Amino acid sequence: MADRIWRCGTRALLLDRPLVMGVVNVTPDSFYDGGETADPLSALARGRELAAAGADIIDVGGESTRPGAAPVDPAEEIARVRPVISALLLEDLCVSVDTRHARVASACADAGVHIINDVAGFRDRAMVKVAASCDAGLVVMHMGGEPATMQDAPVYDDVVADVRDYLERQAFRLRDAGVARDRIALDPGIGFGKTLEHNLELLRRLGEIAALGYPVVVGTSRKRFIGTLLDEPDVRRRLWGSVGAAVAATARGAAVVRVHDVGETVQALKVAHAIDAGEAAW
Ligand code: HH2
Repeated sequence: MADRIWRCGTRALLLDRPLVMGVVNVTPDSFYDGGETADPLSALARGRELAAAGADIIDVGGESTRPGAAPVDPAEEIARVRPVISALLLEDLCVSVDTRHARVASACADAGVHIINDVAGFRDRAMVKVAASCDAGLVVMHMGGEPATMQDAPVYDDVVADVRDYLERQAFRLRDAGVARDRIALDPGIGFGKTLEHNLELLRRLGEIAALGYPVVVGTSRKRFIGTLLDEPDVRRRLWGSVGAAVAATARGAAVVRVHDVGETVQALKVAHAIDAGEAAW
């Protein structure tokens, strides 16, 4: 991974160690932290806290995409996220917007956001247009179906090949529209239209997705598959399972992990990375 760079607007993120993306949900209903940071001031405070704990990127979202979640009107989503993003940018942090709506992405790109993280994988043509008209980094995530129904009965021939081929196609689509290759990152979308076995297979064979040559982003934090593995229905009690998943993902080629618990994850990754590098190289 040495010398690789992910171009994200005014930032060039060096991928010589795993990067940590901290989650700030400005929502009343996110599956883990819904309601905790639904007002802009507490969201801003959370963003600062995650940066102080070692987050390389702060990912701000205004719509829950948990299975069965109701869609949010883009105007409402902009009202939730843009003030928080603008304030975090003023503090010179690297900021990402988690949205699948072109109007939201465009408003945040105008505000100078560094990354557009689209859980719908830029399948909306309007999203591709926004991507082509700005210089933000892009996270292309695979989602099987729509949040309302995606967990009903997900079926794949070979989940890893299907997800990899989809992500590669979407990346080509972006490049066809004029997006530079080094702005694009790919994400297999753990928990988005996948069974436990699908999630495990995607993580186990993550190297096949990393082999496409784009940085790979992975979000496993506190998700249901961790609860299933641990027989732990309470999302508040999945911290250590989540840290384990982040370490396993980076060992298999994830360049970026998207997490709620930044300090704990950074601590684990620092040690795992030092072992790989043979020195304290964070
Ligand atoms: N997972 C969630 C949201 N956004 N983005 C990427 N790139 N990868 C992910 O795995 C991913 C994501 C779901 O987590 P969270 O934001 O905490 O929950 P909710 O969608 O309920 O707000």
